[in-house]
Amino acid sequence: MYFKIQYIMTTFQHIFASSIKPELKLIAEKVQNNIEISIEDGILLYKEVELSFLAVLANFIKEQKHGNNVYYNKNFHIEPTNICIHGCKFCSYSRKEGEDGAWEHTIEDIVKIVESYKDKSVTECHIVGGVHTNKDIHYYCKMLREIKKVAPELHLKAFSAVEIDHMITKSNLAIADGLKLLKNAGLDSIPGGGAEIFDEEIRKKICPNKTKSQKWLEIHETCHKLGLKTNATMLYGHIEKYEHRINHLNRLRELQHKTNGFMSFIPLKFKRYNNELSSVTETSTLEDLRNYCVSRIFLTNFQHIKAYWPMIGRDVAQISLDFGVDDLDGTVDDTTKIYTMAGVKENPAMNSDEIISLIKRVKKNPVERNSTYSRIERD
Ligand code: V47
Ligand code: SF4
Repeated sequence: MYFKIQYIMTTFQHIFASSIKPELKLIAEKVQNNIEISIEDGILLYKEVELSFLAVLANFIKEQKHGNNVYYNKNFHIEPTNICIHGCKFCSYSRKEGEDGAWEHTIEDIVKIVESYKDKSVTECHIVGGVHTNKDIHYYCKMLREIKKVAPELHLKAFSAVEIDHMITKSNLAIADGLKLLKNAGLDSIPGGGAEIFDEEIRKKICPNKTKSQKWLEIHETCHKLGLKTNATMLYGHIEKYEHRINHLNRLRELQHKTNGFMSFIPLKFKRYNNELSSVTETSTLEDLRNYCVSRIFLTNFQHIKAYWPMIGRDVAQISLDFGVDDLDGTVDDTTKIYTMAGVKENPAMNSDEIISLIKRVKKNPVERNSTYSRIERD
């Protein structure tokens, strides 16, 4: 750790003494002095700056926050259904009711899945799925309550703001009242899905029917006020421009200043197979690493930047740990289909030994965390 910070500091001295653009020196100075970079700085970083420079800045922030630690969680996913009213153009996973490939688990099925993890020392269940036409909030409250009956200690990180928007609207409730019902039924936190890209023009093109950005932010803000922590994502690498990415990050940063309720930020790389945007070329690995770096540099008020390895792959997730990332989500298990259906070949399951070894092989310190980032010590 000491060597790393010393090395980064030396690199900063080189940057200040070099003949690079004064604007870039200014950005480096801001980072070194813990001053937030501006929107213009962020766009400049995306557009003009090479990866090695971004890595120095991103790792400086990461090292300061977490030293050599890399966090992971023992978790599994349940996707109750892929039946969805929305039909987002980037989605390879959703189906209409009765269509080939549609699935829908009953609450009993879901409870059985949870029970099958009883002896596996998992601490979190991540529940996310399609926005089902006719399920209201009382159905989802029942789901949470039934799960908690068999696994009272299990942290339920459940339902994206888009699913929550639908269930609350369907039940004619105010956002806060709906969230209170879910919280009382066992909801512990909410995942970051459904954010996509906040710019409304791009949103209209890639997911025209989805919850508007303002509402997504409002739901997260209300969660934070009610004491429910949340995550945030950004779907990138489709038709958006760098300006849209920075606008997205900036809106998250502003809300975080207000509430401090976000735990981690998770960039989600667009995967093109079996969806309506399949003519778009996917971003390169270099671009993915640059994106992790800029996210880390821009979002200094977010504690964690997460590489979701079932989407990006084990190898790139491992490399990302030297590009501002400090969190690898978790063991996940092979129950998630969002990315396999969009063309990811990775088997979405790792046991703790594998994830620990993946982290150790790049000389980092694996830390098992719970869902709110407290350290878990095991024998
Ligand atoms: O909102 C859908 C994305 C998200 C594709 O909070 C796609 O810890 C890429 O939010 N290519 C759902 N992305 C998943 C999600 C998530 C994942 C991991 C951890 C957390 C967390 C949250 O998946 C959707 C959408 O942005 N998505 N299709 C696709 N073809
Ligand atoms: Fe439905 Fe989510 Fe797929 Fe959009 S991304 S179609 S909301 S399952």
